[in-house]
Amino acid sequence: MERNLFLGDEAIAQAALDAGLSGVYAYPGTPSTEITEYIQNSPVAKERGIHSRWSTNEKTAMEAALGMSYAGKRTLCCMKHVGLNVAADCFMNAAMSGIHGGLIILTADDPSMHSSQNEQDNRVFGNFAMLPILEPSNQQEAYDMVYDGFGLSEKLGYPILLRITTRMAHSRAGVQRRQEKPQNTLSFPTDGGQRYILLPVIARKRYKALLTAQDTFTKASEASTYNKYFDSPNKKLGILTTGIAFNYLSENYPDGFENPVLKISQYPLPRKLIEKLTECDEILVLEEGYPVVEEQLKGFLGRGLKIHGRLDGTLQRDGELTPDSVGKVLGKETTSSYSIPEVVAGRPPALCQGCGHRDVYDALNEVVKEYGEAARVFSDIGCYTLGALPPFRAIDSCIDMGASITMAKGAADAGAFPAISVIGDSTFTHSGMTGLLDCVNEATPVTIIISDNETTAMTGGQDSAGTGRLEAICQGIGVAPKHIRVIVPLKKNYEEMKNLIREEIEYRGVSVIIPRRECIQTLKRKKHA
Ligand SMILES: Cc1ncc(C[n+]2csc(CCOP(=O)(O)OP(=O)(O)O)c2C)c(N)n1
Repeated sequence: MERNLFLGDEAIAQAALDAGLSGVYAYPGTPSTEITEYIQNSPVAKERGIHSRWSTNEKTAMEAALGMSYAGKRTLCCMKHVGLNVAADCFMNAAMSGIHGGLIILTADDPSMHSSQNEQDNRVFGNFAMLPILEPSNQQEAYDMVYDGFGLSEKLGYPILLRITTRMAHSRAGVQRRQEKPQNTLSFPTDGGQRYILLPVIARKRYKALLTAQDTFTKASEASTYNKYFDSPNKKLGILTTGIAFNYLSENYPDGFENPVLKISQYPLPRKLIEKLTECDEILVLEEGYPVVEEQLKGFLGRGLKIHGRLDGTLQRDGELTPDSVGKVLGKETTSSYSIPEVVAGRPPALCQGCGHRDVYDALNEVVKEYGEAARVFSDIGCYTLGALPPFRAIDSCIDMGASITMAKGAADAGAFPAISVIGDSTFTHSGMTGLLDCVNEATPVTIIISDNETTAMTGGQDSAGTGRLEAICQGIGVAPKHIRVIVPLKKNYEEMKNLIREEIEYRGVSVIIPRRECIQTLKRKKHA
């Protein structure tokens, strides 16, 4: 079979296609975006009619994925780590219903927060939902886990959570592909599908079934070839690695390990394998993210065994692991660091020259100044969050997708005036629309600026679900048509834009201003296409 140099994200996408995928459902988010884009750009996927269009948010993505799985087909659902917060309602309850066609839920976590608001480790979510988790240590394993993962999901009857982190997603390695499989045919759950109706009487039974299934999941982990014990006579220290940490450890020992090593890549934790480590005097836990296993070990072993890791300060509590940080802990001389050339030295990110968000902030800042300290601008997540930085310093908040509208509402309810929200078009359809309805229902005096660049720019210019329909959506939600104002954010319209913002702030009800100009990056790409 073909061997390819794949990004981890590409390996996952190709494996899904090779394993008989019928649909991917996703909302963009670094570092997961390239998985869906790979499938969107795959001629084979097109030919086979595999679903790959972006969903409006992670919750709609996961529900659609569960629906496709209900209809018997193999489905992949992808998101960045914070996306799972949005999809959590479906995620937790899919663990109750179980699946029909194989369902893999991919979470791409971002330790060190290269492009995220927090550093959450979604293995915690996997444990919370009591679902099996796979965590590859390299790109080949990522491929194999997805290729076999649909079958595992079908055999166990539950979704599988596949957890990767930034370096796995965005680094390349050779990957051996395997035989292509056909898609599943349309079929519905043979047990009548009652388990999908989570009325209390059924949910109680399903919860007991999920509890019983834990034993099966653990047995699967114990038999899994992804979990492996490497013995060594030096039992002074045993090393437990999870996911990509195994790769980092291996880089430090090119001639073989000098201590017993337990590699974990499938959860729940394989208890019997872990027992083997108790022969060692002390245990070092190397895991990317939270001290999830480290904490569990204390409970499992509980016999005064010394456990080192992120909790006792052996490793830094936050941030990514690196081959060097792992080597350092083990007393290895680290040789892999290079000085960073000037051309890639750290520079603060900035809005592109010519970006429409710039013109919006210039005008907004001038108007806001007229209201002094009282004015508050709640913003959101997207390129326009860079309005927080100099020279603009235009916004006061960025918490989670959609929060700009609802935070402005809460502040307005508290008496703040003017309470302004700045949100992007994709973020508005992702999670802003319901908040807008809350404002409309209470006629809250908020001024909402949907800065519409007709794309999801921050993550690379994916389609935006509301393009061409924002005014209609706002009107449908109940905003008075005369308070839905559209303007082109250009220097020549500067005075008009300021007047318009002033007028709508002075209107003590819900108003929506839509400055609309295409993202200059997507425009450039279109010109070069
Ligand atoms: C729950 C969640 N999903 C995905 C992301 C990744 N993400 C950050 S901003 C953004 C969308 C930005 O698009 P838009 O609101 O249109 O603003 P633009 O970047 O185009 O200015 C995405 C997908 C995230 N931070 N949180």
